[in-house]
Amino acid sequence: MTGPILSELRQAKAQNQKKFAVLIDPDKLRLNHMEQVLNLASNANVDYFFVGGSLIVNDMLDQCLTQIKSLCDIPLILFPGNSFQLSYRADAILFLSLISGRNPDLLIGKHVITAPFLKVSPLEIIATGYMLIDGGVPTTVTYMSNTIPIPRNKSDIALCTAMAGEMLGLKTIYLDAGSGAANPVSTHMIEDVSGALEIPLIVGGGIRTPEKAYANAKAGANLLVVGNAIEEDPGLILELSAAIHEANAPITKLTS
Ligand code: 1GP
Repeated sequence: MTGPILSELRQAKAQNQKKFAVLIDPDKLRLNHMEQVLNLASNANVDYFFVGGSLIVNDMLDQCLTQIKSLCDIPLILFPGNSFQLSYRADAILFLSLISGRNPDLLIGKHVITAPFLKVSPLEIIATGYMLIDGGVPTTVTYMSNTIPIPRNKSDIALCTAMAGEMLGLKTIYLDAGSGAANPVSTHMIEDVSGALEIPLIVGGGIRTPEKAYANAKAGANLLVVGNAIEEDPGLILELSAAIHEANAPITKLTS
């Protein structure tokens, strides 16, 4: 069964509309800072919150989700760094299979353990092919997953990996240069991968400017994810959201 968030992403892709997700890592965001981020996100028409991190513990996750729910109605999507980061307080979960790596635990092992919990949960489960792309610095997720990211100039490997993920029945593909990446995923790679996919493409990691967010959206990303840059400067939410949604605008021909 397709849930409302995946339906919305599919519709957005079909209509070339772009979506923006703010990543909240409960470990990093102080609670007083959180209110500022939530207010800005509501005002800027942010589409989703991704909530997760590589190391967070469950009680902080629940506390964070409860606080967000009490202050705004932007949908909450779990972006779990490990199989303990599960909570019924979110709306959906990215059920991530790390298809860029060759760690069987992160391809299928953890999924077997969490499947019974998810089967009875109210969460919308979005099967996602998660692909780490080399972002120029060792990131937490690369270390924690014990996998090698795809080299950033190897679009052909990314393309074939994403195609295989789609053929295996995954519902979205997430190209991630990793949180705090020095080099975000290139527009060249986004163009190559998005051009071959019928499922929605999520892109994140190291996006720090509205210009890069806009370029990624134009290159074919359907959902842009930003975390670190917003933790450092929450005011960026307004500019990033405007840039990403600006990429929705139809191209009008100038007549001379
Ligand atoms: C990381 O894609 C997300 O998994 C967001 O990355 O924190 O670098 O924006 P940043």
